[in-house]
Amino acid sequence: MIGKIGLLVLALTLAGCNARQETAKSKVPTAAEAGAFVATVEKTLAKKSVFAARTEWVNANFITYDTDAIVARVSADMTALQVKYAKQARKYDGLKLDPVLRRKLDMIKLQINLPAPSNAKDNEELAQINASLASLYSTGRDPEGRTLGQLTKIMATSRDPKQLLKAWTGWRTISPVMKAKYARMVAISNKGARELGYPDVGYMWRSNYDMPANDFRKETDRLWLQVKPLYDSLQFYVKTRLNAKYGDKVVPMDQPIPADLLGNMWAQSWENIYDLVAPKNSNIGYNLTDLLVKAHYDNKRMVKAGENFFTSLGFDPLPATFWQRSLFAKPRDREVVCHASAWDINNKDDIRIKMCINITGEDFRTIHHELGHNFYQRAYKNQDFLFENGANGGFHEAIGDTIALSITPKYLQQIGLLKKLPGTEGDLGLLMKRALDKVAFLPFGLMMDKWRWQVFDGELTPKTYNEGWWKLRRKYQGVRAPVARPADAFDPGAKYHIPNSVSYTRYFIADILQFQFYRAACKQAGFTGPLYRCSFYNNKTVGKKFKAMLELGASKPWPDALEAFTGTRKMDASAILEYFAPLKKWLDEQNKSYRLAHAKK
Ligand code: X8Z
Ligand code: ZN
Repeated sequence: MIGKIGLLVLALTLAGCNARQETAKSKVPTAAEAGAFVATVEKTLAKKSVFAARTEWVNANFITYDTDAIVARVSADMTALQVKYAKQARKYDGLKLDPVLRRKLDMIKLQINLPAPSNAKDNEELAQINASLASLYSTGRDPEGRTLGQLTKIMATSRDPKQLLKAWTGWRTISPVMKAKYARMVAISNKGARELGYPDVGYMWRSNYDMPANDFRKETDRLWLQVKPLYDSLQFYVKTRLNAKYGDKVVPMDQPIPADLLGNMWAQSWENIYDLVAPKNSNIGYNLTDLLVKAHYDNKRMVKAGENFFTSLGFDPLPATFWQRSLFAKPRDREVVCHASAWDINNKDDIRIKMCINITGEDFRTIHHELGHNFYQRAYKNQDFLFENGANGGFHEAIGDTIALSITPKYLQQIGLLKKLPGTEGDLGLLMKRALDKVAFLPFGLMMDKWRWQVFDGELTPKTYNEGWWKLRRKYQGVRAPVARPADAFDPGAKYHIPNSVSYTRYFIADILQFQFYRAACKQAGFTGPLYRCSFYNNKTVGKKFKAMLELGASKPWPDALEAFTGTRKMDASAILEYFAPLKKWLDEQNKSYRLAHAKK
């Protein structure tokens, strides 16, 4: 390998005069130079990232004019450095290198979420726009001054269409002011992507999955087609129930479902309307929120319960600093980012979560989700800096969710929350509840980035941003805006990951991967019953294998990590389909009799 490059240098030097010799020598890089370059990059970025993470933490915990400015300043510096390194990395593009070095060079480029062009002005503007979009979202209020937290509760519990519509449209008044800024962000970061040799930012994001960008797009479509029949059955059934509740005027059967009736601000998870769609003969017998409240769980105890699941698998307990530095409650007297997140401040042990916890079953699961990020971060802390990451974004999002799938009635009994196990007649209800979360989410998880891919590649323009959004919502989710949207509406901006530019396909992939992980874990645990009843709590054999996968971080292409835990190298929806098979059968029966009854009329 190195010999070949050496020969090339020699050929060039022999061909010319002395001056030329010098240029040729400095122009053709060697593998050793590539290695030294990567070592410098890792050392510098590791050091600088700690300070950047601290400023971001402070900003997210204390949003003010000044902390926005500080975070913009630091982020502009970081991006400039990352972009400089990414451009230098291109120097080694044609070199034959060992796979580890090649992987690191690729990561130097792909780790940049939104690349800036090299000119300082664009870079500054991009950083300021991002800080501004982020704080517009997190400090947003509806016209009555209500926070997202308050509106979320209304969306979850109200069954009054007028009240729901008001909360739904009210929240979307925060985003029209974002539209022009968003369009600038797209223009600037696309310019940055092109300077790095990518056609646009969406392409760059799709390149982060160990395969060509266009193959990845095909993979997501393949997975969607695998799960679409299950989603369609659920969507149709839920529409029939909503129609029964609200009538033909509010929910006409020949149209998509109005997005404000599904129990969630974005119609991404429908669990909160379980009562409206519950199978008649299936009594679950308990409600996790009630159990937590009755047992006097507070925020810390909720997080302790999550930690306990991980330690039961053989993971070390969280460090003392986690408990000292995390944020668990919404402060009364200052603006914070309430959207839940997990942090790794120093790439070692300074891990934390930040979340405005409510004592609900939903937040209990979100805590497991966040802790999954933290335990992953700690598991890969001994990897080199550029490999301190998930095998892919979907892996990072799937870890805690895999654990949370083990929150079964039996597990709740084991940890003392549930006194008496419900009989098997509760199974269908439990499956329905899970499906309202996991199955309902699938097309939302996919369409978010379908929209951004179209935005970044220019198919959508600021003029068509909103109409393009609703086209995808209809096509994939079968959901529609409950009222005509105003001309200045920018509804994507009312969802956290859009103003914060967090790519979203990771959650779609995670929704499918977590069932693959879970099925593999249940098999390792020797579980033989129906998949949905399995819990691998306390199982050290599973824990050991799980930890081994997490410790790999991003050091290997993700199919290697997947294979290490599940024995297969492909993402595959058969596990989620197996999990929900009894529900699918029931849904299809219900839908069939509904259609028969209504065809007669
Ligand atoms: O953003 C999140 C996590 C933090 S990574 C709370 N999730 C997505 C969302 O809320 O939209 C988890 C599920 C999907
Ligand atoms: Zn997450």
